[in-house]
Amino acid sequence: MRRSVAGKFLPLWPLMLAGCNRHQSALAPFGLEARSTLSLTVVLAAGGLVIALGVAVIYAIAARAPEGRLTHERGMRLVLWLGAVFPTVVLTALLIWSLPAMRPLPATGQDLHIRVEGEQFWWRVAYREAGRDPVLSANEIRLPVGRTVVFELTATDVVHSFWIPGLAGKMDMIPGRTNRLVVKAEKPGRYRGVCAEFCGLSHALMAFDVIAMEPAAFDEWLAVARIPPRPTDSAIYHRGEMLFAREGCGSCHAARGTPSGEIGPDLTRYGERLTLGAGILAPTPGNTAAFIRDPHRFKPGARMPAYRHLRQDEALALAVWLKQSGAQEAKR
Ligand code: HEC
Ligand SMILES: [Cu+2]
Repeated sequence: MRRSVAGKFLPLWPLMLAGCNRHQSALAPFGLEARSTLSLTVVLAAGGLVIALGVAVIYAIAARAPEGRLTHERGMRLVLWLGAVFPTVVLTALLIWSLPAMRPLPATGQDLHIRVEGEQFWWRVAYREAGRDPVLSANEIRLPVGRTVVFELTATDVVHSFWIPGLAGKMDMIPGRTNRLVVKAEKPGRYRGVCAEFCGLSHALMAFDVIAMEPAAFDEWLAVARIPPRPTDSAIYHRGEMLFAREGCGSCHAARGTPSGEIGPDLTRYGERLTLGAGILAPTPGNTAAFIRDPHRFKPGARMPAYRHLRQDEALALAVWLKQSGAQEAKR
């Protein structure tokens, strides 16, 4: 029995559909730019389909027509109308309709600027408001819904590409250059962005969370994030803090007010992040401890040394100490 190609893969369909994830989809936009790109796509696809069907109908009629019915003159007229006039009108109309979608959104110096730097294989994030110190973070981006936000995009090592499919188109991150991408989120929720330019061994493991928040909640979050972390005082904290210092983690990471390295992601509010390792793992203490002991098991080529000599309870103490840091804690 012969089965069509589609039929052969029938058992796999649910799996393929499961790949259609609303958190990371240009077909489920939550921002202005992605929405206009989607309507353009729908119009182009539907228009293309209509034209293809029209051509098929004309072909069927022509193939059945008695010989001699299509005179030279009628043929030339057909070519003129369908081959020259029709495409000119359609393409001009499409151009006029799509021009506004190509114009970047207007932005001013007063709008929130978020600087994002691509690193192998993670994201360095800084929230910048006019006349204030930046708020540093990594691997997660929070956005106020309904406000214009300017992304300043660059890279430190190789070319990456910044892509939040539900929000806007891709933008290259190029070392030594800053590209701007102006966006406006329209719906609160948790979404996902990825690196869309091959950048090395763990390119496919370089993603991030995007959290679009109501403006008031965002303002509060940013205000709390500005409060410098206080020194810690409970016993478990001391153990984590002691291990962090003993192992030299601070030469690469800033965490909870420790002397701060800048080579790795800022861990000051690691506890409130929704993923570990740039969008690849749930940030549970267990996963965090496993990542600390052997980052390359999860991320080949990651620029963090393995700490296999740490005992499991030591790695866990570090993980718990990091996990309990965040805006909520700063507020207390
Ligand atoms: C040589 C610099 C360096 C040292 C030392 C270092 N790290 Fe890292 N760390 C990194 C880099 C780079 C990454 C990002 C890896 C990636 O995702 O590609 C990272 C990632 C992490 C992450 C995940 C962060 C996130 O946002 O998901 C944690 C947690 C972490 N390190 C903890 C530690 C701890 C604890 C120590 C000390 C035991 C340590 N690191 C020592 C460079 C370093
Ligand atoms: Cu990348």
